[in-house]
Amino acid sequence: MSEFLTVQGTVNFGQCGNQIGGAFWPLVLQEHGIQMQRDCSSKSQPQHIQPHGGMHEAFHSFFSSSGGISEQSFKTLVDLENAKVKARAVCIDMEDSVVARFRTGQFRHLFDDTCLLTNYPGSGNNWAEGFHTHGSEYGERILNILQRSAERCDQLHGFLCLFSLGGGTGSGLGSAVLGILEDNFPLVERYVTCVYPAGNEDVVTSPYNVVLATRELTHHASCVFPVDNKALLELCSRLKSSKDMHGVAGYIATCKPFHDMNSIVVNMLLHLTSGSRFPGNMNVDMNEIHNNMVPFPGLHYIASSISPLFFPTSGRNPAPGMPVKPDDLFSSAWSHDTQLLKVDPLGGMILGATVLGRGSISVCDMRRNIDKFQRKMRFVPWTCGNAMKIGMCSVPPPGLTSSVLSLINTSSMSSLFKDVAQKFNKLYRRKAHIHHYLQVPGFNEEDFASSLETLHEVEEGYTKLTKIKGETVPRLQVL
Ligand SMILES: Nc1nc2c(ncn2[C@@H]2O[C@H](COP(=O)(O)OP(=O)(O)OP(=O)(O)O)[C@@H](O)[C@H]2O)c(=O)[nH]1
Ligand SMILES: [Mg+2]
Repeated sequence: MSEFLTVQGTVNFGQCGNQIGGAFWPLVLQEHGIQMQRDCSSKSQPQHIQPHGGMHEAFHSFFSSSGGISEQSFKTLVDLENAKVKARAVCIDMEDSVVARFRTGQFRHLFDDTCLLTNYPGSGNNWAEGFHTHGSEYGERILNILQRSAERCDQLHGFLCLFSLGGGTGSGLGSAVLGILEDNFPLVERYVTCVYPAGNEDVVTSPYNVVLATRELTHHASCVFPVDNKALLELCSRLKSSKDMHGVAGYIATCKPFHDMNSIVVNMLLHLTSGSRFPGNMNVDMNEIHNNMVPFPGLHYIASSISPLFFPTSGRNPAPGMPVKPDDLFSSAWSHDTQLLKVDPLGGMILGATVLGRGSISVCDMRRNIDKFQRKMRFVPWTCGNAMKIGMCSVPPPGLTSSVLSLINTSSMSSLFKDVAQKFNKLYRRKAHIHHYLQVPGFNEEDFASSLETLHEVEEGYTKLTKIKGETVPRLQVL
């Protein structure tokens, strides 16, 4: 069994980031078998968390305690409260409604009040407000919070940042903080999960915000795991579909879309970090993923999908119709239909791929399925067709016996950036809404052009690789 201690934290920005953060902590607690009711007995502990070597070490990844976390097992929220256990979370929003729930809700004792930062009334869906106005006003305070949180870590492994790109605070302030992190913690990786808008937007200026934030993501993030609301909505509506529900529209009308969509994102994040947190035969650390999957700087946008898809809080998992057998789990994870982003990762050239199994997936299951997969796919020539990182974590997600996460860095990612640029140009051609940005001190009109240029560079970087062919490299000659 591998024993290690890694420490990560989440840094949430804006409404979306904090709502995903709000969904994150109950599921982390569920993974550790901690009951949400304040007074339940240990008899009802889920089976998967019963004495598992390494569970205590795993607990340190996302939690700290001023008195140190002892080897006792926590069973309820009251146990955590008594031991002064705190989530390693920094929650920032320039509105106060979402973060206020962390101060007063069921998990109020779990959040360190000094790591919650709010203001009023938000960034008005304007990246420039978030990046420049709030970035300069709060940059130093945020750095202090991050430094204090980092000091509570024995081995800071990475920052996990969550925000949407469509609004002002997450995309603006969130992306400004990436630069602050890079300057002050140059050796600590910055992983970002960002939410791209669905397209039929509730935020008219979202194409500007997305393009402006993408420049920062490209220059200052170590690795980005983008998801988009369109793909998430379709996945949720498929999972919950019934006879009376008419597709995505019916699903939106009858369910709580963000709630479900966020829980899929959280499942992906928990799976992604599982190798850094739990024991396993072939553990993959987060920084290994980054090293193996990003061959060139900036081309660090990774498509993800999980199988089976499930809502952890629903009664029956996996949901009816979802794959259970190992081979089905793998083929579903590599299918176009289960991606958390509207790109077809297998349609292009693969720059790097990782597959992470949790639970009872065996090495044979892995090998058999990877061989099948590699025969079908096109990998960039320098990988000799087998650029596949493999990870196995022995602890399954709660309620399941096994699951598979697929991560692919693919030239198909160019389609995401093409789409983003098209939406941007539609607005920018008429210079619609730009006066809101231009009146923000620190923002210049050239920011639009330079951000679009960065976007094109990333798009071209990926597009070029679509056509790349193997070349014969002449032998080195001794002169
Ligand atoms: N998946 C998901 N998307 C969300 C959620 N909340 C908002 N969004 C999306 O995020 C985008 C808007 O960004 P917000 O996160 O609301 O904005 P913000 O970062 O708070 O910035 P301002 O409100 O402008 O200060 C839109 O595309 C929304 O559809 C959520 O909980 N989950
Ligand atoms: Mg907001």
